[in-house]
Amino acid sequence: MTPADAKHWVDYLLDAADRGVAVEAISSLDPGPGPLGVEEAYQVQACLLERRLGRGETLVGAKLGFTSLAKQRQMGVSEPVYGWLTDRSILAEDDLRLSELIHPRAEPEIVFYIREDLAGADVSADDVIDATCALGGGIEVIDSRYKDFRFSLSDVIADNTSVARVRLGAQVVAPEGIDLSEVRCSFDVDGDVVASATGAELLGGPAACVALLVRHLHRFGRGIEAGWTVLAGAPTDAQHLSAGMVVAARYSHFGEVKLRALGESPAQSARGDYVTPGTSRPH
Ligand code: OOG
Ligand code: MG
Repeated sequence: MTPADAKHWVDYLLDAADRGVAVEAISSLDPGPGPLGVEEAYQVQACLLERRLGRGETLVGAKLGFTSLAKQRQMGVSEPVYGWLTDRSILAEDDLRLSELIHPRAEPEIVFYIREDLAGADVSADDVIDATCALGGGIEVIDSRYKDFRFSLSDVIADNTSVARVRLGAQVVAPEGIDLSEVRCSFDVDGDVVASATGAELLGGPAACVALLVRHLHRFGRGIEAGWTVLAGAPTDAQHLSAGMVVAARYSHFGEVKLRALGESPAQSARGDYVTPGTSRPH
């Protein structure tokens, strides 16, 4: 992957996000000089982050994806992925403006607030807990830039693992004495429970997942950093969002996090080339 190739895909993905229009998965297009493998996809992702930072966004943390069987099955992949969080993705209120997004979905997340830099190839779940000042709950809004939310592992990595928005819960607790596998989350849509799970759904447990992230970053000469917010990955399926919907994640240890989806989703207003008037949102 040459810098020019990476720039090409960054332009492609950023333009889709900026216009709020879904595009073909990279793997379904003529890949040019060679197929997009996982390594190349992380190169594109790194360039995408650089471009966002160049636009004035700040790096505030990182996330894992596909760390539960529920998510792996829903999206047809079988390994974890890693992405970046910038300040642009952190919601300051419970309102989510659908008009800024393509076909958003929401999912619950266990959130780690990091107090100490942590890096290395042998980092353990205990090291992660030692480097964590607080744990909390959140809701991640994912919004694949690809049509119909269909992608290969490399596609979704290049697309910064579908990161769009994050709502962080107000209630956080110190990690000491918490058994993360016992943290329970119930996920509600308009008052009905649609899914529920515990931290044990995350492969190896939430802290072990964050340790995987640290080991991943080590390959690029980085680690997680003091002040970062880290999402361990959704323990349940993601839910489609549409106008007027209220989703809530209720955590046994971290209280409730809520999101209100406001305005028209692109599918409802039939804008862009994602849907044409008269067609309904694909499921
Ligand atoms: C990719 C993002 C996966 C998670 O928590 O598993 C993720 C996607 O599903 O589009 O954030
Ligand atoms: Mg997620």
